[in-house]
Amino acid sequence: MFGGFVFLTIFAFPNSHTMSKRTLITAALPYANGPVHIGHLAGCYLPSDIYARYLRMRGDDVVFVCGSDEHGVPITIKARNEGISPQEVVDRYHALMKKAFDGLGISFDVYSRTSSKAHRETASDFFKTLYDKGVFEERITEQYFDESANQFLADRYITGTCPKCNAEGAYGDQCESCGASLSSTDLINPVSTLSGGKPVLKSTKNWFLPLQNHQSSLESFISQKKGDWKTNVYGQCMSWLKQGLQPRAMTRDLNWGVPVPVNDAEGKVLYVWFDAPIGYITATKELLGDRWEDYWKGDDARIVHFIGKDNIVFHCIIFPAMLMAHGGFNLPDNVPANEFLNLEGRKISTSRNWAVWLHEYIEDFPDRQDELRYVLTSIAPETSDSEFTWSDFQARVNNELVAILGNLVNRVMVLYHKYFDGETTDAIASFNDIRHNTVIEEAYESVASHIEGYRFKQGLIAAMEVARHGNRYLTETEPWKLFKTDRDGTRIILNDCLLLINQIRVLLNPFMPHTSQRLSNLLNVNDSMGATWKHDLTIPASHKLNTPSLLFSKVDDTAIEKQKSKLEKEDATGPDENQRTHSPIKDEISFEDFKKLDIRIGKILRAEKVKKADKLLKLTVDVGVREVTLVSGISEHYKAEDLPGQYATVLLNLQPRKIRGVLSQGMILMVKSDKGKLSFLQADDAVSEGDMIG
Ligand code: B3M
Ligand code: ZN
Repeated sequence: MFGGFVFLTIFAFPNSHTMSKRTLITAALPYANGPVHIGHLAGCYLPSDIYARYLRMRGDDVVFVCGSDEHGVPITIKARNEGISPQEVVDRYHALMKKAFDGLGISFDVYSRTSSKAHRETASDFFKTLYDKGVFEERITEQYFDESANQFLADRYITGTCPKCNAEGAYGDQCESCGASLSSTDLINPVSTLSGGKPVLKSTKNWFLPLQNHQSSLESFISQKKGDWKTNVYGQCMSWLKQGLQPRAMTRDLNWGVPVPVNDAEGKVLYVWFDAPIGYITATKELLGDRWEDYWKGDDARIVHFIGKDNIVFHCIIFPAMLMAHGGFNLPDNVPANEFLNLEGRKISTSRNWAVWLHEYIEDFPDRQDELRYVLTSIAPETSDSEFTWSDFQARVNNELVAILGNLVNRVMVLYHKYFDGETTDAIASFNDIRHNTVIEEAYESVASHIEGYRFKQGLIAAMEVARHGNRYLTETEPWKLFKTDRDGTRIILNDCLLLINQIRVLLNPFMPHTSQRLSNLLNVNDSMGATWKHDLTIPASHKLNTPSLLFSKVDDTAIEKQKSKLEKEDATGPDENQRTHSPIKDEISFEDFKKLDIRIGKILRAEKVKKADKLLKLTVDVGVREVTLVSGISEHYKAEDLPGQYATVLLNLQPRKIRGVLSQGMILMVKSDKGKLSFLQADDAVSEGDMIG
């Protein structure tokens, strides 16, 4: 009676030809000048962890390394502000970050740090090799010097008036008001933040890496990656290369970092972006000793760097140039950089305290690691910036984890105990209802190919689909009704469900390892019975399941309100309230792309609220050629009755989309201020409906 259908194609891994068997996975070394937050987790550490866990389950030879980035100017500034040493700053945050990663189940094989003696040696040797090969250009440049503090000033230590927008308090490397990247000599009226005095220019020698010498090798390396690397990553690299590479200083006049290991370099350290990526090598050495080279140099090895988008140039251009100059190293196989995660409508900001800190989440939501892993993977900023809100977190936990996955598992466990005392008779080796076979086979294939293609969000959806399927199956077969008349038939159905849950345990493992472990406990199965990436799972004969207990519980309103008010409080006490934040510039597009947009002036004829959607208005707009219906999220900013007669700018050829049951045939383009206020985009002269923009 237990199905005549047995899988035999179980070890055929989709796409496995694209993967080699030895993979070094690196996750960006977080700066040890503050704790880690959900943006870091969503952007870098979760995707890399999912990838590592999946490859391990598949039986690949994987090494997953990370560590704290403990050099650089921000750390010295923090130390100065707090009156402690830079080492004390990094000790504090290194411990905090390590604990947070641990708490969320990020499965680094090693979590190293760059202030260690071993790292100083590795970085120093690397520099020395390049130096001895004559790779560097020595250059004398003029740098600002603070005479009363008797030291050169890093760009961050100099403020002044921005030459571009005239804002006060711009930093030597960037104006936070207009976002321009600057060099400290551009500033009007520069002031040293160390002494408050006027800095003077003084000559100093530094060592530059002539990136231009690697221009053509980098071009050919990166152009091979077209179609393979994410388009944002590829595009950013190409635009750097197009501008032409320039020499870049690899040393700095600073007293915190790896000392420059050559004569005549007192008071100088390696540039933090020179030593940080070498931190990956240090970590690998720390883990493997002499075998580190297998992963960095082996023909059968590949390197994958997980990073945020602000680190692309360092990992795709500068570090590869360093590796090529050194010789003997493999270049990265892929650099799946993510975009940014925003929080409650605003950019996450460490200095403003506008963040959800991981160590606090772990305290506030004990044993709910996978809830955060699930939500952040579901909204991961894989192809564009995305947003975390506490209400959405609550909704996803309650409506998806509790209502779909938890509900399936709980119903099956409870019924199996109620009807059969929680014990199997025969072994459950295959499905009785062969429809499950297709579902499972497709799920494995789809989850695998999405993870291998760095589409973790899609992978998670595909894995969860099996739980949805299980629920539909239960609703359709209603074993709780059938039991009254057909005890054997009921067992057959519930056995299929047990096997489905056993598969879900494996499929979800890379994404939600704690849940997977809880499922193993409930089913009373262990890893030797299937934490590998395969679906020939069997539940033995006369096997006793464990007592049912809830897999997930609802997140209540009080918990969410507490988090929201915590954020408000933090924001109000943030140190730099006046600082404006700007979204970074998006990837370059061609003129052809731009020409595809059909943007015109429209006149709003009617406006009404969309039922059960506080923020939405349904607008009827005359765009000259016809009337269209548009749904727009502006009702917190405009009253419906004020809108008829208002001109608006409309993107007309956006694919129509149903929003809350109303088909929106385009989009109104609004201006969003940094405070989140929306306003209409207006022309400075009379316009009429149908006028084109472009
Ligand atoms: N610490 C930047 C960052 O945290 C930097 C990454 C280093 S990776 C070698 O965004
Ligand atoms: Zn400016």
